[in-house]
Amino acid sequence: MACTGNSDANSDDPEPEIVIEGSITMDNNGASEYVVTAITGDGAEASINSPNPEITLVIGGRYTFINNSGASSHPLDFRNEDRTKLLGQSRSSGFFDDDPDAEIIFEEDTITFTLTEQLASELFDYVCSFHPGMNGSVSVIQN
Ligand SMILES: [Cu+2]
Repeated sequence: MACTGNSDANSDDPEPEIVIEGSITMDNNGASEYVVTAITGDGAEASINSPNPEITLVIGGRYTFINNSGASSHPLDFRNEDRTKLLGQSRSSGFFDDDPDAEIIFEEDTITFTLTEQLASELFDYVCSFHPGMNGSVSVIQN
């Protein structure tokens, strides 16, 4: 049989991009605190079980936030410095809702998105849309 020149292990393929994937599990203490209860995968850092911790994410990473406090009880939103919604679980619309590169996916209590350069340049904090005191900063770093 003639060789077509194609194979699954083509040595001319470019190096695969480094993919960072992490998941951050959140819960709540009443209506005043989010806490991060677990982090898995790569690229996310936060103080575990501390009230409203700063969360650090790597630009270009794809992140899943598992909101065990309940997306309907404590909707997790991400905002810019003007406290305007960029994306999140509340019903109001966000700037990045339809951004194909951020590729936001909602599933029950989870929200997954890619931290694009553009999103990273805007991202400032997270907040519960019902309880403004449930709020912490998000910092972004280069890979
Ligand atoms: Cu809340």
